[in-house]
Amino acid sequence: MTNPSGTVAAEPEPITLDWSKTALVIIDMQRDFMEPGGFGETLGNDVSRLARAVNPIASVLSAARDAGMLVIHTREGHLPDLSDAPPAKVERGAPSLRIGDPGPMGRILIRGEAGHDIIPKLYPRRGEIVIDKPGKGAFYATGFDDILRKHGIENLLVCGVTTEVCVNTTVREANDRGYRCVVIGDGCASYFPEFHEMGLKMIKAQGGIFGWVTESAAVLQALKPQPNRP
Ligand code: TIU
Repeated sequence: MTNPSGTVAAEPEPITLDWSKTALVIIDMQRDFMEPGGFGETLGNDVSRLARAVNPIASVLSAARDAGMLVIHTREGHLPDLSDAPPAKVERGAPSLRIGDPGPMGRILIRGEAGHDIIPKLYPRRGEIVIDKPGKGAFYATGFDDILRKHGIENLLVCGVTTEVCVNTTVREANDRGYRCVVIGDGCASYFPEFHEMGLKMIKAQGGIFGWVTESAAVLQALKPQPNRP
């Protein structure tokens, strides 16, 4: 049996988590960010840089499911009429396709389109919570905080893409709301390797100003079923 709690090796220091008060939060592992022809590529990015996060997330997801941990997936995207997409977001930059334009995986970053969906390897199971968010952070204009409080969650194990954008924004929002955030470094990725590195450093600096940073192997070790002691 999995222990009710486990100590995760992390920086700036190890942290002991009560699994019943911990949720695994997987940020925006959507085709729009991960695959050619989606939002990430229209912004001018090399989407192959994000693939490294998939297997570490898959291993933690499998262990979290086996342990009965609350699993929450998020998706960034907008309503088909773009009523939740501020012009300041849609107009920004010079993408090859803007939010709402038709692309090879359907309309860019629009709910219900193929590109908006989560990649098959990490697809939510029936019963797992999926938060649809219009912003970078998972708390803005969503029911995320209410859901976490309803489930008695105090700690978040956070992974997904991209490290410095939606992962960092969500961790900062969560930190201000009193959640302990433990970010799985190899379960995050960025189009910019230097932003990935600094994005993680910013979280754990100053004694863990926003949270902790760990690795998938350390989470798996902490979740490992413990032999019953006499
Ligand atoms: N562009 C970029 O790095 N990220 C996003 O637009 N959204 C997320 O991080 N999910």
